[in-house]
Parts: sequence; structure tokens; C-alpha cells
Amino acid sequence: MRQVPTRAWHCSIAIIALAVVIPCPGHTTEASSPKEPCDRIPARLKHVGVVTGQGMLAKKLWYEQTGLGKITDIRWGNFDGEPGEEFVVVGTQGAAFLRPDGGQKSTVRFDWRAIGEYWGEHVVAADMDNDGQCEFLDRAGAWLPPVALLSHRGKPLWTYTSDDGVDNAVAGDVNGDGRLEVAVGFNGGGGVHLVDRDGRTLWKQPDGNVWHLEMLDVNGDGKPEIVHSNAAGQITVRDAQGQVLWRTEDKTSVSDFCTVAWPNVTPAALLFVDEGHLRVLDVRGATKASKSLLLTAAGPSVWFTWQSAAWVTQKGQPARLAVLLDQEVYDRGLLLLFDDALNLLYQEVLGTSGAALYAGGPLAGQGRVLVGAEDQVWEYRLTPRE
Ligand SMILES: [Ca+2]
Ligand SMILES: [Ca+2]
Ligand SMILES: [Ca+2]
Ligand SMILES: [Ca+2]
Repeated sequence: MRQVPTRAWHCSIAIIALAVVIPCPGHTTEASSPKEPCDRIPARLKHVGVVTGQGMLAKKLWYEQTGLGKITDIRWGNFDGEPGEEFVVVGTQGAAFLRPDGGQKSTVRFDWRAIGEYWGEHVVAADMDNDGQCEFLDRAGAWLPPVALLSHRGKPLWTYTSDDGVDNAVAGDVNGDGRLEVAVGFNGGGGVHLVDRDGRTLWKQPDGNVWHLEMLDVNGDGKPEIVHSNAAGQITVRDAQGQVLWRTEDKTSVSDFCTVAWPNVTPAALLFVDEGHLRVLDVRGATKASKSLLLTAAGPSVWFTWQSAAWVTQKGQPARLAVLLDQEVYDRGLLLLFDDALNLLYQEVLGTSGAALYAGGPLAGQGRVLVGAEDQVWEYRLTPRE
């Protein structure tokens, strides 16, 4: 009988991937034993707790469900097949549908054993056929695991990979037919593939090390384009046929990134970490903001595997930008809060890897943001100003 690999093995795989594609933090010359780097946490991430802005945010446990795994997606919308909107909280091992107050409506467990030695990497809710009942897409991201689509009940429908290994994937309706396609980015020379909701290849386009992909409607025609990074650190925008609409000429050093609403940037900006700086660019590569994270002063720079960002809004107060940086190799998350000029207001080192941040739906205007952890979702609330 096949076993679900442990997180230690997961860590080893991540380290092997790091050693192959990017210098491992603190191990820039040669790879040492896979176990060792997991124990050698950079000084700036070692101690868990609030570093800056104590008292600015009130924190409480909002939802807990053993067995969900690492929470990788939190959203508000119509996902559970019942009328009306709800929260969906998706983890690597299952998902929960919740009422506005966090009360549980129903849960789903993912049946990874049906597709072998696999455990879920970065799973998100994706309603592939727009029927109000979501499916679950594993966006992969660790090179070895395939992209996987699971049914609403958590049963694998298909997986997709190649000999090059998957770097990342994202779902979106690029051709405007009401059904979602999945753009898959491969390591090495594997390029970008577009896959339909049944897992069939629609097209393949060449590229190198397609680290991360998102969907953004960059030309305002109502259909998203595919926006991705590559081996040269360039932002590349592709249309529904995979043709390059443009790619940044200057080396922009983008590998992993997330999208975030930004003043005077349509439709959204790209946010990422580059050599210890948090940077915000528009899709043409123009810098909109940049700030040192003060992570490199003591020890090697820290490589974050996933970025999440959301604006926290509260009536009568300026909006705050919440950013969650995921360091799953060291099992740490970094929660940051900035003002709109990217001045740091709050910084907390989380004792678990974190890759889900949400401040929309019923949270909008309430000064509240949800942060995913292992089997848990925490609520942070802006405290009243003095
Ligand atoms: Ca619903
Ligand atoms: Ca569906
Ligand atoms: Ca479509
Ligand atoms: Ca478009």
C-alpha cells in the first residue's frame, strides 16, 4: 500500500529542488545533506512572534479543522453548490465551506491516494464549468508533483506533467467560453502549455523555467491573459493562443510573484521579493514601489516560495496592505502590514508555513484579514487608533 509522504520528505524534495534550480539559502556552494538546511533557520525567521507593530493587530483563531493540511486558498464566493455565497478554505488535504462568521457548512477530503504517492502542494478552489460548485486545482510548484484537478468531492479527475517537471499552474477562462482552462509552466525548456478542463493539451509554447503564472485581463477585453515569469526573470504576457503579446526587455528579476491591486495600475500590479526587497511592478516592468525587508542583514538572503497580498480596509481609515510570505522549507511565514507608501507597520514571524491571505467578501471595510496556517485560519483585526 502506498503511503502519503511525510513533511520531512517534502522538505527534502524542496531542498533538492532548491539545490538544482536556485542556490539553497545558506548553501550556495554545494548541496549538503537534505535534512540539514531544514534545521538551519535564518536568524531573522528563527524566533516566532511579533517583531514590529505590537498591538496594531488583534489576532484570534477563526477556524480550525484537523486534517485540512496547509491552507493554501481562502476566498468568498459561490463554491459549494448551494444557493448564495460562502467562504471556501482550501488546504493541501481537504477543504471547508464556511458561513460569514466562520461557522462550518460542509467539508471535503482529498483522495490523493487514488493517484499514487502524492500529497497536495498548493490547492485552490476553481469552478471549472461555472456551475456554482467548485472543483479543486493543485497548482503544484515543487517541480516533481504534477498539476492535478480534483472533483467537488475531492476525487482526482486528471493530472498533468512532463519530463521537465511543473513549476506552477493557474486556471482562467482565457478564451471566454465560460469554462476555465489551466496554463501550466514547466521547468527547464518545457515552456507553457494550455490545458482544457478535461486535462487535454490545447497548445504548447516554448520558454525556459516558467516559475510562476497568473491570469490578468491586461487589455480590458473581459478575458484574462496569461502573465508569467521565466528563466531570464522577464514578465511575459500571452494571449489565448499562447502568442507573446509582450515581455519585459530589461531584466526584472521576477521568479515567484502574486498580483495585487495598486493605485493607478490597471488591472493590477505584480508583487514579489527580490534580494531582500519587496518590489511592486506593473506588467510592463515599471517599478511602482520597493522596500527593503531587512531580512538580509544577519545571514543569507531568504527565498520565499509563495507570496500573497491583500488590502485591509476599514471605514474612516487608510487602507493597509497585508503581505504573507511563505518559507515552507523552514516552516515559517512572514506576515507584514504596510501603509500605501509601503512603510512597514507590522511584522510577525509565523511558526508555520503560510500561503493564504484574504481580506475581501464580508471582511471588506471591517479591518479584518484571514491568514491560513496548518489546519487553521487566523483572523487579524486592525485595532482602533489611539
Ligand atoms: Ca453557495
Ligand atoms: Ca464546477
Ligand atoms: Ca475557457
Ligand atoms: Ca484580455
